[in-house]
Amino acid sequence: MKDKLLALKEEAIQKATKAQDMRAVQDVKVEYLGKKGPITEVLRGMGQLSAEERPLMGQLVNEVRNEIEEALTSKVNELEAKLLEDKLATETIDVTLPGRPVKAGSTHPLTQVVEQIEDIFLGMGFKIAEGPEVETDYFNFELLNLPKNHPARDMQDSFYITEDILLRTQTSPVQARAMQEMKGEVPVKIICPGKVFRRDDDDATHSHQFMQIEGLYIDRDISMSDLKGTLLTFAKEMFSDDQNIRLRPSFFPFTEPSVEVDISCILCSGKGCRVCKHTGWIEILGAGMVHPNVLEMSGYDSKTYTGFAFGMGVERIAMLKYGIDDIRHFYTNDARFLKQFQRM
Ligand code: 2NL
Repeated sequence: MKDKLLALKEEAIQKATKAQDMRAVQDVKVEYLGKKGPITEVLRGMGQLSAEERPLMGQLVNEVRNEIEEALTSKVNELEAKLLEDKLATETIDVTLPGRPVKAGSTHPLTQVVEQIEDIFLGMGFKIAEGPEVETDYFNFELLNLPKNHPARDMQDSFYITEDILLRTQTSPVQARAMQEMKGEVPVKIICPGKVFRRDDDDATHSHQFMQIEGLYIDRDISMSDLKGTLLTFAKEMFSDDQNIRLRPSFFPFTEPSVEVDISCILCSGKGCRVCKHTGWIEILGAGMVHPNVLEMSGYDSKTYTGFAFGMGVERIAMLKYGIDDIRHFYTNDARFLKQFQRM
C-alpha cells in the first residue's frame, strides 16, 4: 500500500509539473485528490489496517496529499506569473508616441472682436455691463429721449413682443439701467456689449440681429475732448498706431451735440481708395455728449454732471479689420470661414 501511494505521488507530481494551463492543473487535482480519486480510496481502506499501521499510514497519506497540493500550487503560481508576463509583453504602451490630434473649435470671430474691444476699454478704466435682450419700451426708448410717436419706435423698425415689450434695438437700455442703479453716483464708466435687433431686410451690410458695443462715461467736467481722446486711443489700439480720427456733426436723440466718427482709411491710410470711396476716411461709430434729458431722467443733475456716449456695430469693425465683404458670413457658420479665425 505504501509503495502504491508513493507511486501515485510521483505520478501526480509529474503530471502537475507538465501541466500547460490552469485547466490541466485542475484536472490533475480532481484526478488524484478528488472524491473519486485513488487517495480517497486509500483513506477508505484504512479500516482494514491494524492499530499500529493505521497512524503511520494516515501520516503518509497526509504527506502525499500535501506534497501533491504543493506541486499543484507552485504550478498555479508559475502559470499565473507567465500569464502576467505575456500580458505585459503584448500590452505594452509606447508613451513616446505622439497623441492623436484633437480637432479644436475656434472662437467665433465676432466674439474675438468683442473681446479685443473690451480689453481696450478695460485698459482705459471702463467696466463691462450687461443686460436683458428683451426690454421694455421704457428702458429701450423712453429713458433715451425717444418719446412716444418718435419714428424710431415704429412697428416697422423694431421687433415688438407686446405693445411695450420688444427686442432691444440698441444696448443703451443697459446703460440706462446702470445709471438708475448708481442712483446719481459718479463716475459711471461702462461699456455694454450685446446682441441687438432691428427689423431690417438682410443684405451684405445689414442684419436683423447684430452685435453692438456702447460706451458711457459720466462724471464732473467730462467734455468732448475726453470723448475724442478715448476714441482716438481705441482707434489706434484696434487698427494701428498711426490711425487718426475725425468727428463730423450728426444727430442722435440721446446725445447733444452728436458726432459721426471716422478713422483714416485702414487700406490706403488716407490717400483715397475704393474702400473709403476716395475720401480717405471710414465711418466706424456714432457718439456725442449725453443729452441733458437722458441724464435727468436717469437721476443725474445735468448742471453738475456731463458725460459722453458712443455706440458701434461690432460686425462693421470686424469687417473692416479683417476685410470681410458680407455681414452674413458671421451668421451662416460656414466652417471654411470660421476656421480662418483660429486663435493660436
Ligand atoms: C450708432 C450710434 C450711439 C449712444 C449710441 C447713448 C447711450 C446713453 C446715453 C446717450 Cl445711455 N447715448 N448711446 C450715443 C451715441 C451714439 O450709437 O451708430 N450706433 C451703432
